[in-house]
Amino acid sequence: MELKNGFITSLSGGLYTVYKDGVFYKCKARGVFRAKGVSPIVGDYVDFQIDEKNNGYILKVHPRKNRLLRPPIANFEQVMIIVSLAHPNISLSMISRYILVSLLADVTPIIIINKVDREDLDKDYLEYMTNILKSFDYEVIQTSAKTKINLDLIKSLLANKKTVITGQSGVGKSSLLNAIFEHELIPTQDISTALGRGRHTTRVVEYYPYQNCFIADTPGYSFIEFKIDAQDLSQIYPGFEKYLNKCKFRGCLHENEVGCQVKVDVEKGIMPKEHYEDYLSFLKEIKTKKEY
Ligand SMILES: Nc1nc2c(ncn2[C@@H]2O[C@H](COP(=O)(O)OP(=O)(O)OP(=O)(O)O)[C@@H](O)[C@H]2O)c(=O)[nH]1
Ligand SMILES: [Zn+2]
Repeated sequence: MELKNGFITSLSGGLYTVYKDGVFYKCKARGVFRAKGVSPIVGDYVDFQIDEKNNGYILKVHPRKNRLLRPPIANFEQVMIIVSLAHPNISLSMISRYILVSLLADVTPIIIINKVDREDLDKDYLEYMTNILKSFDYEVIQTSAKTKINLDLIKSLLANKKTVITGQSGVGKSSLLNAIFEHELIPTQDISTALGRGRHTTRVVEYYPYQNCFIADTPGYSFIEFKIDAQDLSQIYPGFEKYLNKCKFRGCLHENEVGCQVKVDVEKGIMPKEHYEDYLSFLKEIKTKKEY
C-alpha cells in the first residue's frame, strides 16, 4: 500500500480529512496516537494510507512548525487580524494580544481594518489608530467587504498560504472572505462544508480550501489562549521591541524601574498612553495568574 503525505484540514466525529494534491481523504488515526498521548490536530502534516477497502489511516504526524493551544490548529504561515473601527469598536489591547499570538507562533501578523466604507466613519480616529498600528511595524490594510476596497491585495496576501483569521465577532470576517472568494471554492467533496460557513454553533476549527489557499477562521474564539511570561511580554509587546537595550536596567519590565525609556516615551507622547496602560494591565494579569 502506498504511503502518502498530506495535511489535515479538518476533524469531525473522530474522522480526519487529509488533503493531498487536490484530493481530500477521510482518515482515522491509528490507536497508537492515543497510546502515546499525542493526537493529530488540524494542520498537521501526516503520513497516511488508504487500504483496499478504501479506509484511510494516519500513521505518523510530522513535527509542527507552530500551533495554537485553543483552538487547536497547527502549521499556519500567517495570522490576519481583522478589526473594525466601530461596530464593533476597535480594541488596541485585543489587537496587541492577537499580535502576541502571532509572534509566539513565529509568524507575521497582518492587521486589517474593515468597514472603512461606513458613512459614520471617524476619519481622524481611523488615521490615529492606523498610525499607532503601523508604528508596531506590521502591515495595516484598510478594507471594505461592502464596497470592495483592497480585496485584491488581501487575496494576493492569502495566495498559496495557510492563514489563520482572527477578530471579534461582527468585524466582517465572513463578509470579507465571501467577497474575495465568491464562487471560487475548490470543487471537492468538501465543498458542502466549505459552503456551510456563516454562523458556527460548534467550536470547530478547520482549514477551508479556497481557490489557491487554506484559511482557518476561529469562530467563537474571541480570545485565543496562549502562554507568555512577564519577561517575554516586556520584550515583544507590540512596539516594545525597540526598547530592548534602551532602559537603564537589563530585564526592565517598564513598570516602576528607574531609567525606563518606555516610561519616558509615554510622558513625551511618543508611546500612546492607552497602549502602555494596556501593557501594564496585561503584565499585572500575568503576574497574578499562575497559568500564564
Ligand atoms: N459597512 C460595512 N459593513 C460590513 C462590512 N463587512 C461586514 N459588514 C457587516 O458587518 C456585519 C457582520 O459581518 P460578518 O461577516 O458576519 O462578521 P464576522 O466577523 O464573520 O462575524 P462572526 O461570524 O460572528 O465572527 C454584517 O451585518 C455585515 O454586513 C464592510 O466592509 N462594510
Ligand atoms: Zn523599561
